[in-house]
Amino acid sequence: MTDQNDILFERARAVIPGGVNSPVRAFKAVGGTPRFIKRAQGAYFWDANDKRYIDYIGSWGPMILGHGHPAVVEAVQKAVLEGFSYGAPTEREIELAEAILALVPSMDMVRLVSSGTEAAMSALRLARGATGRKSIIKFEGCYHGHADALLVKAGSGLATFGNPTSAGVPPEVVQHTVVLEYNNLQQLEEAFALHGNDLACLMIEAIAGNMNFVRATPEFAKRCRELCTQHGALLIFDEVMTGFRVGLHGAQGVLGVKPDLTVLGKVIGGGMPLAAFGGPRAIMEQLAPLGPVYQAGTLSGNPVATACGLATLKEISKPGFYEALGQKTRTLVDGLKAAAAAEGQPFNADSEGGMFGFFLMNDLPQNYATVMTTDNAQFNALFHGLLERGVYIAPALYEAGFVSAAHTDEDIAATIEAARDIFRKR
Ligand code: HOZ
Repeated sequence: MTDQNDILFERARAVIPGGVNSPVRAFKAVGGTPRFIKRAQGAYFWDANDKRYIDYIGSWGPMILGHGHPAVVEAVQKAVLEGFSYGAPTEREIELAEAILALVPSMDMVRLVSSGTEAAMSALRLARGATGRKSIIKFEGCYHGHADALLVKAGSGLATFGNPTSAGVPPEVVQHTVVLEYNNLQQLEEAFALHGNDLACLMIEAIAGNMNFVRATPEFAKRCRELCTQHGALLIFDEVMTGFRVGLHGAQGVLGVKPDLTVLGKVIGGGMPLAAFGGPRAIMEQLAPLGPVYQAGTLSGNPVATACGLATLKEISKPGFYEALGQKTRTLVDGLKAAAAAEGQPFNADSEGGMFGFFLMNDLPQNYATVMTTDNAQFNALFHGLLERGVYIAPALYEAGFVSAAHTDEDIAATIEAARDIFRKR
């Protein structure tokens, strides 16, 4: 065995389940050996064989500035010299909270945590604690981290609650979770008619990034807001992926819909473990130590992570940042569409800000079931074709893609050319 990735994968599998610390990294969906990353800079990373890839996952979203942005590196280096973790409050936490609140007007207060899973789980508990209700609505294909109550697939009908999607989640734990089809207005109306009075919240990725890239239609997002208000349930936008990624004000800014609670992660940490959830003062003050809803964390508001997040927010707040990023991402998406069309391949794609998705079908899908009709073999061939040509996209067809400010016009053109070559040979 001479391939360094193969050697590392074998070693990893002996000591880490599946050889990875997060399942999608294992390439199980697409086959082959995961690339073990040695280093990254700008729009690129290099694997264990020193092969360079144009990186379109950007750590699954956080690396919006590209890898190793000098201002971020400097802020982190400075913070590290002052200590890694104190388990006590710092001024920098206040600065980051203030910076986040200035950009997300639906939030009066925010609590910092360490991962998107933790933030979503805590927002859910807060919604239940604040409303005194149990039931929740989520949508098939929306992922909100791996808290037990949210690892659920649809039950047999609207009147029934969901079924666990993971072993180790007792059915009793998901018995209050209703799972609906994304963008299905009729199901939404029926579910509120049936469960509205016991609903603590409706949680949604308003631009979903875990069934590739699927937008809630404006009517659907608006109706979610109206029905929550009407029934006294909280509307929670999970913006772990979309926050500061699709625009400076997230999916809520794009859609013009104001949620009650917002869940953030990824970009706010700039690549360090940092996430957050926030909303109106009256709800947030239900959290311990002020209120009865418990939530805590040793590494919450970590001084190095907050330095990284603050430096990142500063860069992305500069005038014109999202216009340039959005244009770059559109160039990629339009170029891929044109290349596929020229070779007569069924293909469609969409993007917002620095987030995109493409589909091996003619129409943009509206829900998870349609995304999953994608021909696996064709997606896998495209994935491996790109990988071979030095372009790294997510190793699963149900994941979104990410462009960073560091991607150059040449990177985008090279990516389109690589895809065209694969389409041509199909
Ligand atoms: N939660 C990510 C997929 N949407 C995967 C994170 C990772 O593997 O790093």
